[in-house]
Amino acid sequence: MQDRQHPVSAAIDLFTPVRIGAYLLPNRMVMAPLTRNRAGAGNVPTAFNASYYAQRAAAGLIITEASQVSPQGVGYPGTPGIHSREQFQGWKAVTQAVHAKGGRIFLQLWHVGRISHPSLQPNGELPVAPSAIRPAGEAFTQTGLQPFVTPRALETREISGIVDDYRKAAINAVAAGFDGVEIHAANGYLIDQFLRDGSNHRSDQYGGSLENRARFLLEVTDAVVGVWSPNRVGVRLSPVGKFNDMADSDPQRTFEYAARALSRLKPAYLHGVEMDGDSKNFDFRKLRRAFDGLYIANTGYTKARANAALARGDADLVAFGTLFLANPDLPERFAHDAPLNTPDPATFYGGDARGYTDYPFLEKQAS
Ligand code: 8OZ
Repeated sequence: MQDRQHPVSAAIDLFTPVRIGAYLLPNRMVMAPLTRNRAGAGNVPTAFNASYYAQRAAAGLIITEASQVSPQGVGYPGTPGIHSREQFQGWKAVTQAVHAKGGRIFLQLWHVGRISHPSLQPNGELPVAPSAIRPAGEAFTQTGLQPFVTPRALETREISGIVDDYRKAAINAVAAGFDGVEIHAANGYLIDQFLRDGSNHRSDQYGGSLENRARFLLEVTDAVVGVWSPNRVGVRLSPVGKFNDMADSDPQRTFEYAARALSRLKPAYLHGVEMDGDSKNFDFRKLRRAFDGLYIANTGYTKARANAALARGDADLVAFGTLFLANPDLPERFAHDAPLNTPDPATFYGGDARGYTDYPFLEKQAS
């Protein structure tokens, strides 16, 4: 919002400070949420996770990996939660480590919906979803890949309980010392499953019309901003994403509606996943204009592309995923046009310090 008050010639770039909700960020480089599958037993964040995030504290803002709001929200091994006492205590060490290095960190709130498996669910139950539609593909279980199952369609009366899980998770995030939270409404997980008509065939007040499909997103956002105040809350959407077997008959209409409706709840930012799908047929500038707040662009950005998007006013901040994963000091590298470490996909998901906390910093490389 504030950027729009600047003339285009003000030449905003990645190193122009920006106020986002309650915070003044020293730069516009956001560490994107990245699933790393290295939480400890009980899906509890560890000291090892704290070191990883603290290494990346030079980001203007860190958004954590997606974190389950409830045991039912789990869809992968080794992903952290924010529903148990042990989990929020584990996160407390993470937020303290990031703050000690001068950083800011938002927790990403997550429920996977149908992207799970009975072996990951409490009492071996079926995963839940807006509709009993089995996604194509396979779940990552403790014993390897297994075909997705047909989820159980949620009863109307159950939905408020899930909204309440988000509320409680948001309260836990306050206790854990986060600076804010991001609602994960992207990438084919529960909120996105309600939003898009490929996965939502409901006939109650949570399905059918756009207003109904967006209801769950808005109820969750309303609950979370009630805990945090709107200026410490962001929402992530993926209008063109096909990951997790997602589809919508009219993404432009669906997501512009969602952005306009979200604006009424005044979250600080919208975070757009811009690739992994049919980007040519979607106008992200229109999405951005439909939202009355800051816009964080994500997916496939280089320094040059990011600066061009900021200068054009197409984004207010840019989130970097694999680049931050492989370069803990990415802001410094960008500032000096230094060479970048190459991300190693073999160590993205699960494992030990290799490919997690051992990517070298610039100084260390030079010595
Ligand atoms: C990769 C592997 C597992 C989960 C997402 C949380 O796409 C994820 C995720 C990504 O948002």
